[in-house]
Amino acid sequence: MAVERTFVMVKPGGVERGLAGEVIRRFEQRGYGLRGAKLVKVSTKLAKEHYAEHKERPFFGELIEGLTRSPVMALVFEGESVVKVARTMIGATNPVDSAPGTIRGDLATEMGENIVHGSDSPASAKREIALWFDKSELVKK
Ligand code: DAT
Ligand code: MG
Repeated sequence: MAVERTFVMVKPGGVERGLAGEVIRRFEQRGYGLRGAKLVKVSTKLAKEHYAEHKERPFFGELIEGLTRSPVMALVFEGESVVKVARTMIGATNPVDSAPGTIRGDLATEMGENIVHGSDSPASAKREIALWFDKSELVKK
């Protein structure tokens, strides 16, 4: 067990629907600390770097268009095992399979509009936090 940081992002569809506060609320109420937060109009370059692992997938074009169409809310949360717990709180990638009680299971129905991103491992969290935030934009406890 360890205190960690993870990168969470309310994607364009979530911000458009006014769900940024709901996503933050869930993590704060669970007990995680907010260490970084900003609205970002994402460039194509940043979107491609963020989703680099998917660049060969057939849906990559749609993924990049979806991430750049309107602002996202980029977030960093800190706490015990937060990388893994955030993934559990977010739910399965396809909202059709996301359990009720998860963010996607409560707020989404479509894969392309699944509201939120969360880092999938401590290594991804480290990479994504550095990609989205300058150190000076993050606060200590
Ligand atoms: P996650 O967001 O749960 O980490 P992922 O990293 O595998 O999922 O995929 C990133 C995003 O790409 C995902 O949130 C929705 C989209 N996506 C994934 N698989 C897809 C597919 N088979 N068809 C269309 N979009 C997909
Ligand atoms: Mg992923």
